[in-house]
Amino acid sequence: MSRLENIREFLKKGRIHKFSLNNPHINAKKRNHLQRMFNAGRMKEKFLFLPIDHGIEHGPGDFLDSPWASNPEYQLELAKEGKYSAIAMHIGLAEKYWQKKQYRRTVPLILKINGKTNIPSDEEAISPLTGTVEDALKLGADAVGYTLYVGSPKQYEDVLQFLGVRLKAETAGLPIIMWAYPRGKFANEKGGKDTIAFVAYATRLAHELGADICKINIPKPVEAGKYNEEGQFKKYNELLELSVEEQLTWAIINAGSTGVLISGGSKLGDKDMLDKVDLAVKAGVDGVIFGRNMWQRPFKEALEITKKVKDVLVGNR
Ligand code: FBP
Repeated sequence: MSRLENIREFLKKGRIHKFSLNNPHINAKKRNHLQRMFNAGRMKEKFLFLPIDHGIEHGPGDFLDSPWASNPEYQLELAKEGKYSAIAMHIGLAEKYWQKKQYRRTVPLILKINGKTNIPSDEEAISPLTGTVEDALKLGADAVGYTLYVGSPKQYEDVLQFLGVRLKAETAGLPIIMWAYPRGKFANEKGGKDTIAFVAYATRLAHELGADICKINIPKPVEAGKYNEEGQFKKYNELLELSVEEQLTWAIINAGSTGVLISGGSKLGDKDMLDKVDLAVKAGVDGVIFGRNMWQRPFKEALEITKKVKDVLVGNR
């Protein structure tokens, strides 16, 4: 059997270990936080998160075509009315807006505790700390969010920085959601940040480094010969025929019992977006974390598409 046939057969069986609140690494405190997020989202075992960290990651340019989105209360209202599982933001927005009682009582918070701008080149990407686990505890957050860049020359620094966060989060009983993102010079040289080789490497790292949930981009098709023949990734040159769903399934399987979310990327039309969620559900994800695709829409449209995304997540499409 060829490598391609062998992997295809294996992928047909789907995900082996599922993310569940009953998994042994989820202690009582973490379980309470995760349950609160499940309850807020009102989908038994699926998450829908709303991130608003784009002002840092991309700058206000993301708000130019939807200026209403520059006001964080827009995203908070959407998260509240749309019954999202949680909103993800940095310390400044959390202190200034989320703390208002109409939000803090109804919308769980994921405090994003590292972030970077996209002004310097991504070649040596690393996301410095912008907050702490203590900030998250003080605010009453239900999780912390951490971005780890896989494939950057600064990766080792990043792994050490994450170790410090994980130890504190473990003591605090706060779940960690890792934005597990291939990025930087080596990822670019050895195949590309969106390739199955790197996306699966990123979910594996999240799993082995101790994240509770990770967030990835769906792998993109790869050109023949893209993987460096000298490198460990060359085996993937034999797997170019895998469908996007198969590629995503491989990445999810490598996350083991760590939860997996997919991110939205830039704004899509309704059908493309719902198809994306559908594909992700078939591949076995635990939820989605969509920002621009939600809050770049006017409120009524954003609420309507939120409902449709939730329907797809729970299998009601
Ligand atoms: P979107 O759904 O808007 O893509 O947001 C997901 C997200 O992870 C945000 O949390 C973050 O700001 C952004 O994507 C970073 O994406 P990138 O580093 O690829 O520009």
